[in-house]
Amino acid sequence: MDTVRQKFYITTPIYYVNDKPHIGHAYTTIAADVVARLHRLLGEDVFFQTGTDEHGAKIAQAAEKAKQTPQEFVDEISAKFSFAWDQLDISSDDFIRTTEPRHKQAVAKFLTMLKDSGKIYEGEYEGLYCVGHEAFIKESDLVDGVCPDHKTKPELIKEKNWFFKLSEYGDILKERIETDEFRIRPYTRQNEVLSFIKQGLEDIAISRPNVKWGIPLPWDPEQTVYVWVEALFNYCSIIGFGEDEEKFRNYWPADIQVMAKDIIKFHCIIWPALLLAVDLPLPHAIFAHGFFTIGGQKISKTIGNVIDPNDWVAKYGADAVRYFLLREVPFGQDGDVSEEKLKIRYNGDLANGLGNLFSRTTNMIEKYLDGDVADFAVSPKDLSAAWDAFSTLNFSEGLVKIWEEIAWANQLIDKAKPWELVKTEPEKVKELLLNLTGLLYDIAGKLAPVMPDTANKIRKIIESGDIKKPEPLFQKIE
Ligand code: ME8
Repeated sequence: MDTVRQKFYITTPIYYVNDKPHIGHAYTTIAADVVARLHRLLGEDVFFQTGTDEHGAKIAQAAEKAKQTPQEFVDEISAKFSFAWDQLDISSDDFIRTTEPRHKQAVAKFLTMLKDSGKIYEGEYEGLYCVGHEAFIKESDLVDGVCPDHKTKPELIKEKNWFFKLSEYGDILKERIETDEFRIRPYTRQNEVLSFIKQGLEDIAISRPNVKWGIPLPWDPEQTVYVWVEALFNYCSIIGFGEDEEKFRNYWPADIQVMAKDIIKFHCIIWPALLLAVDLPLPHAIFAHGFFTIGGQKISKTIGNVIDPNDWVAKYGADAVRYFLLREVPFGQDGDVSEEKLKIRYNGDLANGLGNLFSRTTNMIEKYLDGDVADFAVSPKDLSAAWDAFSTLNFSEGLVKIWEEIAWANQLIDKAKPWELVKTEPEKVKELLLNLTGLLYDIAGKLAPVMPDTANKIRKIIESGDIKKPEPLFQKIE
C-alpha cells in the first residue's frame, strides 16, 4: 500500500548576481540544506529551492560596469553561485534563474491575476530610489544624504507606475502574524514586522517604466515588473506555477523560508500581501538569521574583506566550512567570523575532538581486535536532542550536544586506558571498543545533515565490519 509522504518545501533567497557569492550567502544556503537533508532522512518528500535574482537596475548597472551584456554577465555570475553550492555539497532539488522562460511565464500569469484582483491601479510617483536596495527609500532613512547600507546617494525618480494596494493589508497581516498562522521567527523579527505594520502601510509601485532589464508587464509592456515583485514569485515558479499545477499544489505553501534579517520587510509584508491578493496560501514560516561581520566589520567589497566560500572549501573541505559557520554563531544572532576562528574550530573540535576519537578508536580496533567490529553495539545514548535542535534551526545548540558526546567518549578512553587494560582484561577492551564503535556510528548518523561526507565516511568504514588503516578524518593545521 502506498503511504502518502509528508511534503516539506524549504527555500533560500535568490541571490543577486551583481557579484559572486560570499560566505553570507553560503551561510543561509547551508542552513537550509541541513534542514532539507534532515527532513529527507525523516522520510519526507522534500523540495529544496535556491537560485539567482537576475533582473533590475542593480544588475544592469553591474553588467555595464563589467562591459558585458546583461545576459552574458548574469550567465557568468549565476554559474558561480551554482558552482559554489556544488562545492559546499548543497543538495538543492532545483536552481531557479529569474531570466529563465519558466519564471517569466509564471510571473506574467501571476501579474495578470494580480491585475484581475482589482488591487492594482495606475498612478504617479515621486521618490528616492536606492539601487542597492532595489527599493524606494525614505528621506528620513538617509544618513548625511546617503543610504546608510550602501553609502550611495539615492536617485530622485518621478514616474508613472502601476501600484499595488498594500495599504489595505495591515490588519489581516497583523492577525495572521499574531496568531502564528504566518510564523515569523525569531520573535525579535516578528516584533520588528509588527511595529512596521503598526506605522501604517503605503501602497507600492510594482512596475518600472524606465528599467529595460526586466519582465514586461503583461498589460503595459512598456513597463517592466518591479524586480522584488518578480523575484519573490520565484518561490512559486520553481515548483511549476502555471505549468505543472499538480506539482505546484503538492509543494505550495512553503514550510519554511530562510533568509537574513535584511529582507524581512519584503518577505513578511509585501510577499504575503501579494499572495493574499491572488488567493494563494501564505508560507507557514519565515526564519531570519543574523548578519555576519568579518573581523568586526561589515562584509564589503570597498573594505576588501569579502570571503569567497570556495577558498575555504579548497583549504578545509566542505564539511569543515559547514560545521564552522553553523557552530560559530547561534542562528538568529549577528556574529563575527574569520579564517582564524575557522582554524581554531578545525583544530579543536574537528581534528582533536571528532577526528581524534575516530583515529584512536579505529587504531585500537586494528591493534587489539584485528580490525573486526562485525558485532559492534549500537550506542544506548540518545542523541535525538541534536536533531530536535537542527529541525528548529538551533544548529549550534545541536552541534554542542553532539560534541558533548564526543568529549565524553574521549574522556572514557583516557580513563579506561585500554592500552594498559588489554594486558589483563582483553574482553573488557573488546566490549569498550565495540561500544565506542556504536557511539561513533550513532554520532555519524546525527551529524549527517550538517557534515554529510564525514558521516558517510565513518559509517562506511564501520559497516564494512573490518577496520584497516583508515585515513584520519581531519589533518591538524599549523
Ligand atoms: O536580497 N550575513 O539578494 P542578496 C549573513 N535578491 N547573511 C548574508 C550576509 C551577511 N553578511 N550577506 C548576505 C537579495 N547574506 C535579493 C533576494 S529573494 C526573493 C530576493 C545572505 O544577494 C542572507 O540570506 O542581497 C541575505 O538575506 C541574502 O544573502 C541577501 O542576498
